[in-house]
Amino acid sequence: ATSTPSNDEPFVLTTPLYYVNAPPHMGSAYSTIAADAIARFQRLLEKKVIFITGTDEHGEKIATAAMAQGSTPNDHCNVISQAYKTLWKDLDISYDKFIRTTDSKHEAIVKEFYSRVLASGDIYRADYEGIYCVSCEEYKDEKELLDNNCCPIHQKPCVSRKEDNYFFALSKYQKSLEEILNKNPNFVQPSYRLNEVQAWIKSGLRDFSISRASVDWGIPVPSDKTQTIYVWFDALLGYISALADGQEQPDLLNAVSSGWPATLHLIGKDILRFHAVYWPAMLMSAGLSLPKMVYGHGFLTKDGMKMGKSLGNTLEPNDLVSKFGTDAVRYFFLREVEFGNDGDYSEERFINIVNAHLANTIGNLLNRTLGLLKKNCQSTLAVDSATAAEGSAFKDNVVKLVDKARVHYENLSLTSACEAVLEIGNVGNSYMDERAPWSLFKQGGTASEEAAKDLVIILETVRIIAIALSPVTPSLSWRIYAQLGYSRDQFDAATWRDTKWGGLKGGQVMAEAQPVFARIENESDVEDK
Ligand code: ME8
Repeated sequence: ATSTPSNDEPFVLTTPLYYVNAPPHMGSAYSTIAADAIARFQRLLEKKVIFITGTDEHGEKIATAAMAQGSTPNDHCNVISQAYKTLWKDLDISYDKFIRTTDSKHEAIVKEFYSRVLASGDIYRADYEGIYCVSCEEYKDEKELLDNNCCPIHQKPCVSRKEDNYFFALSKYQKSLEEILNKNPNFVQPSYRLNEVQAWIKSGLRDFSISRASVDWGIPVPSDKTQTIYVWFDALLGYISALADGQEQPDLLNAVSSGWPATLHLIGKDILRFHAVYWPAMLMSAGLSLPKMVYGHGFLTKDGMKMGKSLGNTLEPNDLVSKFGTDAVRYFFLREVEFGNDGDYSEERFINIVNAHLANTIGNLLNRTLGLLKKNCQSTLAVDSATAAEGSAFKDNVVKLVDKARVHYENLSLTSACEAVLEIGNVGNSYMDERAPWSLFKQGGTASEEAAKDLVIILETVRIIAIALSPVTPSLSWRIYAQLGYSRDQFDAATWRDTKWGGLKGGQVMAEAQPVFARIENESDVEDK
């Protein structure tokens, strides 16, 4: 469970800073969508949120990618970094800070950090010989490798390297790291990843090289211009330099004072070692506080293999968005990939799930209720929703499910949060079918009054669904709110307190019914017609 900060302490949340070797793909989008849902939920709880994302632009892998495109690293980074920003906009990502590791404020902060670690006596010079995966930007243990020295993640041969480098004395922090994890096992989430991290530490931490003599595209080592700082020693600092916005003289402690430490680093499980072992040790060395939590989610896979830029087996988020819309993409991946675990994508499942949940369970419930309200009540609510639901067991059930959703969101169980909200839609549909207000209206008299109350009860239920699902489907939720007669400002001002029963008032006039989520036609169905 997240340690809930007090309301004046900001909730500082980060995505990984993505490599710009290639344009973003669905895997990069996945982490960012999940982070956005968490950020939006925390804002609904009225926390001050600082949501950080950005791009990791230095190192050998990027320089090689630029060269392969016939471009300079600088131009290449500008183009790809912009592609991330554009995609984040298309996916309704509500980030507060976008850091590029080529920003000048970042360079200043990395150099300062390096100097602090040097002053702690944790940097020394030595020869290193090992096997390197350029796609991981990491030296590998021989026992991790597949046949022909192939990296198990990227399925590409690693290369032998021998260099005279600067090293960070990670081994010095072995005991402190063990103690931190024993004292605060919640530091690594989900809990089943903690064992993995503890096993790495137990197997003995080796110092790692933090500079490269063979790479030009990077931040120079302050005391030795012939070497550049290793891309990971540089990139992790982006989480701090992102906070330095608007400061006249960006410096490390200034940036730290603007929100550090992070509440949560949300990352994929592939980079857990960097975040849960290297980074805390680096921060201790520099005398800075540690992030409160690192959450390593699973992989989107294709045929069982991690989808990624290096393997080239990616799914295009732009295509998905233009074909199916932003809400569908956000909802499908958060609802269908059990958060924390791996999950495979199939178009058929995508279409079935979003049609069943967003078009039928939610959209259709709203649409048919508004249709009945127009026909029988001039689109006007007969009574307050609180009055309509007095003593109603159905309402109690909705309240319980909303609480369940909140607890799941707080615990970062995004899939379960979606399930709890959808369950509200299911019970709403059952209520509608059991009560059959359309036939009550035909009976007239008190039956008709009961039917009018039922419509208020259903619409209040859909209103609550809209708020409770808004971290995941912000645009859909707004479209629902508009149908219920609210303004954009009212929707934007909504908080989690608005999931409380009783928002809709008697006399409120609903908008003309329109489908809030258009059913996706299955191409094979279309061909069959
Ligand atoms: O590692 N499924 O950048 P990166 C789920 N620059 N998530 C995926 C994914 C997949 N198939 N593929 C990528 C880096 N991701 C470094 C990070 S942080 C200071 C530096 C997500 O572009 C996942 O979060 O290779 C993974 O950890 C991240 O993208 C890595 O992105």
